[in-house]
Amino acid sequence: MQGRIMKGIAGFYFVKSGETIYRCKARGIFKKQDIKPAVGDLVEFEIIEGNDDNLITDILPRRNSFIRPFVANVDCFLVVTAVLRPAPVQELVDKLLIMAEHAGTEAILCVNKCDLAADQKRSSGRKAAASLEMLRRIYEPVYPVVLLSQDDPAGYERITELIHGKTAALAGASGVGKSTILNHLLRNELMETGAVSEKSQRGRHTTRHAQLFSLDEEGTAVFDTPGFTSFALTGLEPEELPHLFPEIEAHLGSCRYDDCRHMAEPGCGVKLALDQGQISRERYDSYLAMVRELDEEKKY
Ligand SMILES: Nc1nc2c(ncn2[C@@H]2O[C@H](COP(=O)(O)OP(=O)(O)OP(=O)(O)O)[C@@H](O)[C@H]2O)c(=O)[nH]1
Ligand SMILES: [Mg+2]
Ligand SMILES: [Zn+2]
Repeated sequence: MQGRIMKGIAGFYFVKSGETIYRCKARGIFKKQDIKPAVGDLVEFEIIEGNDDNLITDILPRRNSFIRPFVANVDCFLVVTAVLRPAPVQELVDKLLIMAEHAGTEAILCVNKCDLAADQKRSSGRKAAASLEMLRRIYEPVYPVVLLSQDDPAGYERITELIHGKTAALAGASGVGKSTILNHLLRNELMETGAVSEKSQRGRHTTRHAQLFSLDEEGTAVFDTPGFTSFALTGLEPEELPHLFPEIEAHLGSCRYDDCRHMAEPGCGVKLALDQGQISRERYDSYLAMVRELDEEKKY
């Protein structure tokens, strides 16, 4: 039989095939080969009669896979940041966008908790509004940006449209609201079908494991994933970075030197675009930080 791993907990994998979920264990050979099945994997499995645990015998080739979050076969990343509580961490947002670009998946920036920017009489409201404005200025020229608030259905509807038919992965720092967004996406779907389900009643707590949820019958699915604060870039060469910032890549043809790293070289088209405001200072600084990080890594 073939199915897809929807979640994995303590050595058990929950594999969906048709409308049924089968609890499976992975064949011992995977461990020996140092292969760990990931949520999102398409697998071949055998039903073992008279036993609770069925057996995953094969993992079908992955279209892509990621370490943080540990998921496979993603079409689209929903990179989530809050405007406040927690404050946006640009490094994390940019690294997630870079990993998405590197894998060739789509990326959408979800700016959550926009409701916190409404109350301009409070200093927290002004702070939230300032970071909302900053995020829009930096990212709207480069990525689709969706503004979300838990009291505004329009944002969730927009996401539902953007990810239709795709497998999307929520990713971002802990507490930014990934699980809340997932619950709203599930609820949208439930309202449409008129069904009542406990699916949308999941409690609010820290997500510990990646889990895949089906949104509809047309194959739309969403990963909820655990949050994290930072991660090191891996599996990348510094030379690849300029191609993974779309707004930098757009100017690559115009540098004087073919091996320009866009740092202090004369006749650099990227620096010119930066000076002319076509590339934001924040994203450029992020590029520099990542080049340095990858250079450091290479020294060891
Ligand atoms: N004000 C406001 N709070 C929100 C919004 N969305 C989520 N929250 C709150 O933010 C807190 C964290 O939300 P979660 O959905 O658990 O965050 P998460 O990203 O899944 O966190 P991890 O599972 O730890 O990675 C909860 O208390 C939510 O109620 C929003 O749009 N506005
Ligand atoms: Mg969560
Ligand atoms: Zn250059």
